[in-house]
Amino acid sequence: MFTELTPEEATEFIENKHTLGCSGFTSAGAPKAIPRALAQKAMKEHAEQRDYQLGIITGASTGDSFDGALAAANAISFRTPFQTDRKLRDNINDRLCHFFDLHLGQLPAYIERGLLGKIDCAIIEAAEVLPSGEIIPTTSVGASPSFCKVADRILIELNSYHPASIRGFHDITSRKLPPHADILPLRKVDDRLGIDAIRVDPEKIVGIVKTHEKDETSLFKPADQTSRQLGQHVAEFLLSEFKRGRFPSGLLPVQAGVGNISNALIEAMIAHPELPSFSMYSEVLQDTVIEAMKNERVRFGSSTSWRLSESSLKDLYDNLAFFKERLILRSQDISNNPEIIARLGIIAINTALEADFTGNVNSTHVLGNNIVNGIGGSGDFARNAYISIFCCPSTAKQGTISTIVPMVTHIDNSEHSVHVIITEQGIADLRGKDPRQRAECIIDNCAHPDYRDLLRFYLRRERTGHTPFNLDNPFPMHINYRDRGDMRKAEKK
Ligand code: 0RQ
Repeated sequence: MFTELTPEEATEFIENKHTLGCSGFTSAGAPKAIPRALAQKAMKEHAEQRDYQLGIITGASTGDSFDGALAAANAISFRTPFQTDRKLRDNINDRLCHFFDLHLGQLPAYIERGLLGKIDCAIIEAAEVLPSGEIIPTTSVGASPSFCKVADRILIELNSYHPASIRGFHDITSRKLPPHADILPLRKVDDRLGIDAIRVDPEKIVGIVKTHEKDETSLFKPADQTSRQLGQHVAEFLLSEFKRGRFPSGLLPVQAGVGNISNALIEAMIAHPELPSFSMYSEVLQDTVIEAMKNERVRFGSSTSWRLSESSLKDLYDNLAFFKERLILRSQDISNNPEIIARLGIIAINTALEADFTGNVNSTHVLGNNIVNGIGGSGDFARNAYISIFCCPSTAKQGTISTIVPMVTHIDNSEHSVHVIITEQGIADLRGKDPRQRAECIIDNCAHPDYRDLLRFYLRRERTGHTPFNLDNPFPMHINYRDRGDMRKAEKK
């Protein structure tokens, strides 16, 4: 009953300056064929001296066929809320594209309140779409229910790589906006609040493009000595909290970010012989979690996306009944909801690029200027968590950068949302400490030995006031790196 289109025909619905709301979260469940065709269309239009640029909103990052292809064609004028593509990152930092860095959990409300303008077209990857207007998403939910709700029209990429029997994993919730927003009665990670499909007016679905393509998830770097050590510290810290009776029962539900470091530390938690099994209430689940469900190390996984390799996803689809009892995919305003995060008592573990003396964390900007990926969901979780941990190796770029610095060059999560900092060197528990005590604790436990004396020098330099801060020269180590390629190399006087 829906019109079948080629990807090229689908692009005819999308005009210059349109804003698209698309499925996809950490490349899971993102459309691929229509974005690729849009990139081709943009190149053709540009070759003929015509403008063709689009506003692109997705749940989080997408893959090569989407952000990669559109960025290479310089077809994105505005992007939010998260990205991980190198070319798109360059375009943003070269100011060829506006990028709005937003807490991921807030995106659906932004869309429904119209704060990001009109959504001309939603493009949703689906495993099934029924004549009644029920859409079954694939490996993520993200902000798709909100895009479908407000978009003028909807295009579906019907991807037969994912079986229609994926139906049942998704929990789609609709809720009112303030001032009388609903209470979200989710008390356990496995509670369901909604229905198993996105329901839309079928009249809004203007066409279907059939595809058969896997998600474009890149593999993480295998854990190295540093990330293994870091993971071991995280596991040991949680075990000591558990033994001190600081968790009400067992281990509380865990949230972990995405990336090389997060993957390694979840691996370490799963492998630790004394750490109790745990559930995840997170935004993204990765391969290690799927594997750990089979030996009961991870009991349940609630998220908005599965960022899985081909083999892990095959495993999941081959054992649908087993995993349907253990996994739920929710929209990102529910997976990252402050009320629910606070009620469940989440252990939030996120990654920093750098942390400073008082515990402020920068997860997004190198030397204050250039964005890497975006804040993602780290702020949604850190601010509302039972305990908020930030991790990073103590150095970056072959030791020329210390990730512990006097003052971070950009603040994503403030000292008030950072309870514990962990590097491969050790653990700094900042709870109950004043700013100078925090600085000493971070330098002694987390900084790389090569940098400890230098950091102590900068700390001793600040003698006045409650917080060690230098108004004249807050970034001496960053300036060393910018001017001499190494944070240890101070200017010779
Ligand atoms: O550079 O890519 O050139 O090798 O940053 O660093 O150590 O590989 O770590 O993959 O875990 O990413 C914070 C970016 C870490 C990520 C960040 C360089 C380093 C390397 C990557 P190369 P690693 P990861 C849930 C939560 C924000 C979003 C978030 C992130 C590259 O975790 O985007 O938390 N977090 N989401 O060499 C300059 C420093 C550096 C540095 C590292 N201090 N200065 N470069 N690097 N430290 C998920 C979602 O929200 C979807």
